[in-house]
Amino acid sequence: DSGYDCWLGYKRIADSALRESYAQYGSRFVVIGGEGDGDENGEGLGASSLLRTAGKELELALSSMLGSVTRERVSGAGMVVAGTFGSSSAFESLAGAYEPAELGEEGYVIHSSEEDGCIYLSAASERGVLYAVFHFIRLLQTDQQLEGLRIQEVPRNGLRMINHWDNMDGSVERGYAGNSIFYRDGRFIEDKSRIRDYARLLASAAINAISINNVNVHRQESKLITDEFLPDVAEVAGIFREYGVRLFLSVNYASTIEIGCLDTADPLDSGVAEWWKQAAADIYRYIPDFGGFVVKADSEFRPGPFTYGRNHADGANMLADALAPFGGEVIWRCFVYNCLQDWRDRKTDRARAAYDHFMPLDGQFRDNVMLQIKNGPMDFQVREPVSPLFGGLTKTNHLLELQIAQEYTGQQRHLCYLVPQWKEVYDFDTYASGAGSTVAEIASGRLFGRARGGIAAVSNIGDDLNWCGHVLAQANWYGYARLAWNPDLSAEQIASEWIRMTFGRDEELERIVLDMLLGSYSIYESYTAPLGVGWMVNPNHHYGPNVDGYEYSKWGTYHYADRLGMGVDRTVRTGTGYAGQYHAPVAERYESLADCPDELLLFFHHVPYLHVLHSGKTVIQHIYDTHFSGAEQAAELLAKWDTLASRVDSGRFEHVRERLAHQAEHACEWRDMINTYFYRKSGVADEQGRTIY
Ligand code: BDP
Repeated sequence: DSGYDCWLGYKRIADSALRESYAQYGSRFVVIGGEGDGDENGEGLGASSLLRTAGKELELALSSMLGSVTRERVSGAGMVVAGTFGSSSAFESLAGAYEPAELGEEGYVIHSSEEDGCIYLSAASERGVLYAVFHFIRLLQTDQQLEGLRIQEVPRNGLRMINHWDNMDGSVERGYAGNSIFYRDGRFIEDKSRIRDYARLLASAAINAISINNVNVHRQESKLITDEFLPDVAEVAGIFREYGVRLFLSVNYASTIEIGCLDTADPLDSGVAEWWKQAAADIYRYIPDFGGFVVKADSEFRPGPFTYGRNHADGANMLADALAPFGGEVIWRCFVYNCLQDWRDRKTDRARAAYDHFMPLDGQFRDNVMLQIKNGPMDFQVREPVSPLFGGLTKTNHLLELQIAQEYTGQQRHLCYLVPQWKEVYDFDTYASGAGSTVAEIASGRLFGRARGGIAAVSNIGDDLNWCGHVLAQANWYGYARLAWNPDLSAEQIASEWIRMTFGRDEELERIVLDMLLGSYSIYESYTAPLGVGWMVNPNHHYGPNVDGYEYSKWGTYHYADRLGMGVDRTVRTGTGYAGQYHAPVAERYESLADCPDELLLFFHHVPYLHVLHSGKTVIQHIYDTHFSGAEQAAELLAKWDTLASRVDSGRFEHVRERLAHQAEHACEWRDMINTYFYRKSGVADEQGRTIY
C-alpha cells in the first residue's frame, strides 16, 4: 500500500455483525436530485455536480465497505436518503426536528429515523449534502453506531482554505513531498486525474477554497490571469467546483508592469485600477465563481504599494474594487517585515513588524478584503507566541494562516503532528474583549461581528505517491481541515479518526500510533531550538541545526547568546517593546520575567544561563535535559513503530520506518550541536555529567 488513498481507502468491514448492522441502512441509497438528467418520478431533475459527486462517493464507499449497494431512484424505507431540504417531501419531518435556518450555506443534518429505518443526510445547500455524505461515511469508517443519530453540524469558519506554494516549473516552495500536482515545465499538467483525487480528499474534510500558485509570483505565474492560461485555470476550477472548493490565484501586485504594458503599479492611478477591472472581468468570463486573489506585497522583495508612497490598504482596496462586482475577495497577507535588518540594533525587531504595519490601517479595508495573518509574529517556528494582530484588529476582516508544510518542524522527514500546536493557537485568549476572546472566536469573525473570516494554511502535499512525503504527515493535512471546521475537536479525537480511517480497525495499532502522534510535537520541540528562541536552523532550506546560521545575518532573527546568557529582550521596559502589543493581562504576563511561561521565556527575555525556570531547573540544565530526552524519545518513536510490523502493510510500514530511523539519528545531531554550543558559551557543566562535546 503506497498510502495514495489517504483516509479514503474504503475497505470491506471485516466484522460481519457490524457489516450487517450497517447494511440494514446502507445496502440501498438515493441521492435526490443527484442522478444526472432526472427520472420519470421527477426526482433527480437538474442534478448538480455536487450532488453527482455525493452520489458517486456514497456508491463507492457503501459498495466497498459493505460488499454491495443498490442505488435507488426514489426514496423508500430502510435506506440512506441524501438531498437538500427543499428537494423532496422525504425531508419534511426533519425540518421540524432541526433548525434548517441555522445550518447556513454549509451545515447539515444526519438523522436516523426509527419510523422508516432510513438515515437522512440533508442540508440547505448541495455542498452541505456533500459534507453530510462524507461525515456519514466517516461514521462507518470509524465503527460508529448508526441507531439514533441526531447530528447537526455547522462550520465555525466560513473560509477553510489551502494555499499552494507551487511554481509553474513544477517545483514547490517549501515542498517536501515531491513536485507540483498542477504544473510541470511552465505549463499545467495535461492529465488532471490527480487533481480530481486531490479535490475529493479536500472535500471529504470540508475544505472549501484553494489557491493553486505560490505567493511569490514570478513572471510565468503572473500570466495565470491572462488568456494564455485562463482556459487551464478554468478547467482546474471546474474540477474543484465538483467538490465544493472555490479556486483563488496568487497574483503579482505589479502585474500591470510585469504582464500589462503600464509603467506603474500605483494603486491610486486610474489606469492601474482600470487594468485590474479588465483583468477581473476576463477571469470571471472563464470562471464565474472565481474566489479571488491572494497577495503577498511589499514583503521579501515582492512588489507592492510602498514603491508609490501608498499603503497596504490602498493596494488591497484597489484590487478589491476590481473583484467586488463579481463577488470576489482579496486575501492580503500580513507577512511583512524588514528582511534587511541590522542584528546590532536591538530596536529593530521583526516580531513587531506586522502589527506596526497593519494596526494603523484597521478599519480602512474594503469588506471583501481579508488580511491573512500567520499564527505567530515570526514565521511558523516550532514555538512562537500568537500574533498580537489577533485581538488587535477589530474593524478589518482577517484570517488565521497556519503552515501544514513542515518547513521548520522537520520537513516531513521528522514526525511532528501539528494539531496540538494549532489547538494552542486557536485556544489562546487575547482578552481583546475580556476573557474568552480566543483566536478561534476572532478568526471566525464572530467576536467582532465580522462578515468574513476563517483559516488558510500552506499545503504539505506534492506528487509523491503518498502525497505528503511522510505517510503520518497526512494526519496534519486531515487535522488542519477538521480543526478548521470545528476548532473544539481535540487533537486526540482527530488523530483517532485519522488512524482508523487510514489504517483500519486495530486497537493496538491505534493505541501506538496515537501515542506517537500526540507526543511528537513536544518531542520535536525538545531537541530543537529551546524555550521559544527559534531559528537555530540552516539558512535558506531551514532543515537541521545551525547554531549561528541566522545570528549575524540581515534576515534575522537572533538568540543573542553570549557567555552570560541568551534570549531576546522584547519587553517594554528594557527591550524592543513587542510585549506591549498585547492586551492586558497578556502583555503583563509576557513583560514579567516571573510570569512569562517557560516555553516562551527566551522569546521575551534575555536571561543568564542560571536563571531558574518555573519548572525549577536552570535554563542551561533545561536545555541539556530536554535535548537528551528529546533524542531518546525520537529513538523510542522508532521502537514503537517497529512493534507494528505485522499490523501495517509493508509498503507503508517500511516507508515510515525509514523516516523514523532518519529522525532518530538526526535528533542526535540536533542534541549534540545545541548542547555543545550552549556548553561552550556558558561553561556550565551538565549536572548529570553526560557527554557534551
Ligand atoms: C517563509 C518561507 C518562504 C515564504 C514566506 C511567506 O520560508 O518561502 O515565501 O514564508 O510566507 O516561511 O511568504
